[in-house]
Amino acid sequence: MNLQFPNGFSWGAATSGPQSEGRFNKKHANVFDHWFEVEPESFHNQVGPDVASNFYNSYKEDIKLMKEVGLNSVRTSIQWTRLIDDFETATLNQDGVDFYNNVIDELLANDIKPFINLHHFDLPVELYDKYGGWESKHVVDLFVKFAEQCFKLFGDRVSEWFTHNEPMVVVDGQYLYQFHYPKVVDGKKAVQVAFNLQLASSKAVAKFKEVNTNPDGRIGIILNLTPSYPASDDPADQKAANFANLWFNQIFLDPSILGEYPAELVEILENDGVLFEATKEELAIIKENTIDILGVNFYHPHRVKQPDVSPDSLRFNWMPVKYFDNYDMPGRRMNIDRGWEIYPKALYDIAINVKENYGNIAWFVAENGMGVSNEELFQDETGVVQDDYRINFIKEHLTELHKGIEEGSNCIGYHLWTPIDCWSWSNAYKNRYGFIANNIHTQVKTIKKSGHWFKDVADNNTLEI
Ligand code: BGP
Repeated sequence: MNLQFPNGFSWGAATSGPQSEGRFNKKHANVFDHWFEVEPESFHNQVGPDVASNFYNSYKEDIKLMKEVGLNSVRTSIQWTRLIDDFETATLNQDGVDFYNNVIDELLANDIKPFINLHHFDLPVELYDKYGGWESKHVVDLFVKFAEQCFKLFGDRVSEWFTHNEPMVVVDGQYLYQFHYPKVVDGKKAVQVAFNLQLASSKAVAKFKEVNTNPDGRIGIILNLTPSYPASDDPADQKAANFANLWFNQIFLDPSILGEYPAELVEILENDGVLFEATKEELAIIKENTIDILGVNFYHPHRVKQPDVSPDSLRFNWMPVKYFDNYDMPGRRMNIDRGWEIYPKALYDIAINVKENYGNIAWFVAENGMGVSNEELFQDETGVVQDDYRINFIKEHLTELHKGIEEGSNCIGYHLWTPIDCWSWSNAYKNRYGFIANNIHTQVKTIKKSGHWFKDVADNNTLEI
């Protein structure tokens, strides 16, 4: 059976500046560059971001490979620490300007539409040290200055812009669960950081509307959506799932698309004494500057049950796990290497949720993918990784997505994480996700079986199942 996708569907893949470029000629360090300098043992096999997949040096060859696997669109991010020389004034680093101009031109010359994101966890460490990073509203304004430079420099050729990738990961990783530097545990700060990230996004949207001259230009945000399913019909489990959806999903979805925070979430945070500080003017900016397009990263759902209030959750001033516990549902399918559940139907649920509750805004799958360790074990005698598991994973997700599109959801594309195996936040090169393998010792890049398969799907705009 053949599943036909809408005309003009974006078939692509996503990466980010800090995970692909390497630190070559980069004047400033971001928080991950710094973390690796001070704590290399926190990174898998002590591999840091210095080389990544060498995109800074090999972007031409890499883009050629991207073309060979059929991509008609590619997302990457502009590194604040590469483009900007002085963060206060947003003066430019010419080498960074030249590099991003070259990348954008090279993508276009290969008929690949650039999707450009501005923040992918890569806050300049200097702004953390001086101001507390996203805890500070001054940093919000500095981000907008950086964004303005990007819109003005590249907006003539870039039409698809995104403010943040997965802001919730900054909140969770840096301020609650200690999986990203600086590993603070502070619920009140976490809530304020979530607000400041939203404010930065909305202010950047406002700036975009002011300076954009590209008639096709549009701007959005990329959110990691994790539909949260209750463990049972028990009202206490349902209540827990409702909170998890508010916390993981609606906290950015609602203000970004509807211009307002969910009243229920605001009430809970207020009652708990951790509501963010926001002025009337800031709330008005959020209200007026909603996005044009939504990117959705989908890897796994959440399974939740009523909380078993443990001393751990009370040890700190506030923790969202006060309201839910993770539920290890018996028999669920897992990607053991990454520890994430595989549940393609959630993508259909997302498609319907966006259609029914968010005005059927244009959206696309901005990341989806399967991280696998030791992929060299799956190479055939010619060195091609036989990643049938990835092909099946993509097929299953596309099938659910297609069902959502058939039912009217306005999904305009599907991007795999990632085109070429790249470096990751502390996982380094443990899990490989790409259509194209990267030997990190030799930097030799080889198309995997999934890359050849995807080219057929993209060229025909059709999935054969
Ligand atoms: C997403 C991030 C990506 C990427 C991906 C895979 O959350 O946006 O940057 O890293 O997850 O995660 P990991 O590499 O940790 O397995």
